[in-house]
Amino acid sequence: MTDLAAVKRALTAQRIETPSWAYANSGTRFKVFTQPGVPRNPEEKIADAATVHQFTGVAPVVALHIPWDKVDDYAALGAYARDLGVEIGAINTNVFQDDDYKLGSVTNPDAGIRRKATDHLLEAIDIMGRTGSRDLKLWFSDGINYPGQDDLRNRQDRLAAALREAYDRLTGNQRMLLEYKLFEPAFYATDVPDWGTSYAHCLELGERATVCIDTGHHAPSTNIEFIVAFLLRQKKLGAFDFNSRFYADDDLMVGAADPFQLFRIMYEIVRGGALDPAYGIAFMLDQCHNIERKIPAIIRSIMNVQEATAKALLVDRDTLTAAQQAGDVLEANAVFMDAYNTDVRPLLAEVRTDAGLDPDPIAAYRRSGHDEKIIAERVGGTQAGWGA
Ligand code: RM4
Ligand code: MN
Repeated sequence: MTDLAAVKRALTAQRIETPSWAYANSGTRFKVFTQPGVPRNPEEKIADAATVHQFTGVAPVVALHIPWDKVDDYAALGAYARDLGVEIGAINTNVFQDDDYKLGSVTNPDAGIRRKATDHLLEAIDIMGRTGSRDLKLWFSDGINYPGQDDLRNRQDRLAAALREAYDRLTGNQRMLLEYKLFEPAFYATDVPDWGTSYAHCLELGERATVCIDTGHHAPSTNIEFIVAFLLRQKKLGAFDFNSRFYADDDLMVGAADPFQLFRIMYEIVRGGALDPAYGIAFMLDQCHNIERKIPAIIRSIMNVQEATAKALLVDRDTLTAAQQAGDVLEANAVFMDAYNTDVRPLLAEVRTDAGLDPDPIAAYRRSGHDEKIIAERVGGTQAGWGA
């Protein structure tokens, strides 16, 4: 039997971090469709994150991407965020948009360019000190396009050296999250292509380094929940970048195309006792909203994560374990599917009502007129977007 009160408590305590860049203009390499009302600076992105938190109650943290969110005074930006009821979360580095990085950043064959890239990582740690952020999130586009273009093994050595330098700079409760991605923009070989590579580097670095799973960064039919279970067992899972992948790039709304996969992932989180924010996993979104309105899209994404989590919490684990022990394959599967097939929307509506929120955050956002307000207010200036 599932303890409904415990399920509700877990759902109330759940936290989801939103990405500043999701509120900005974005697109594909073919076209960026700009939208009215888009933030023009980091403050307006933070304000949008605060709006999302206001309607969902579970998103009090916003991740920044440097230099997209570069400001003169990060302490002031942190204070601004707190005034609006949110905190600044992970600092994401960007060593992929400078001409120098054509052949790589921290794995570039040129020592001067490696220095510049590593300095950017150190700068990000400095910013963390000012914003009070715990997490340094690293994603490297580094790789090569042709066999023989560079030495694969030397590139691993260069990567390890840069990671070590950054790692040794961390203090207090600061952590390093190392993300991986199968391919793109490098196509023949990527320097951190998979969780195994990230895990090996994190092991070598030490306790503060953990793996970030971006749900969009795997080959088709990779069993992501297995990776979750494995890394939790090794105490090396630090964060998620949630999104939904269809074919190549990864930035559609989490749970949009495959809510069952998200349920399976969240089940491993619940099974591993890792849902509680105190466990230390950062559940972040890493998405772009190219054709849909951004704030309601983030609200919807958060609701998708909540629904998958609620279903995962509803798995009757005693009955499941009994069926597993008895080798009753069909019963075990049925117990699992029963939870997945439960309509958890009324339960989540109750959790929201209990927290003093509107039970339907999307409808509440629509009614609030906030979208119309930002469209009217945010006129002039330069809209934030890729590279902005
Ligand atoms: C990458 C990766 C990173 C994100 C960049 C913008 O594919 O997912 O997390 O910061 O995109
Ligand atoms: Mn990511």
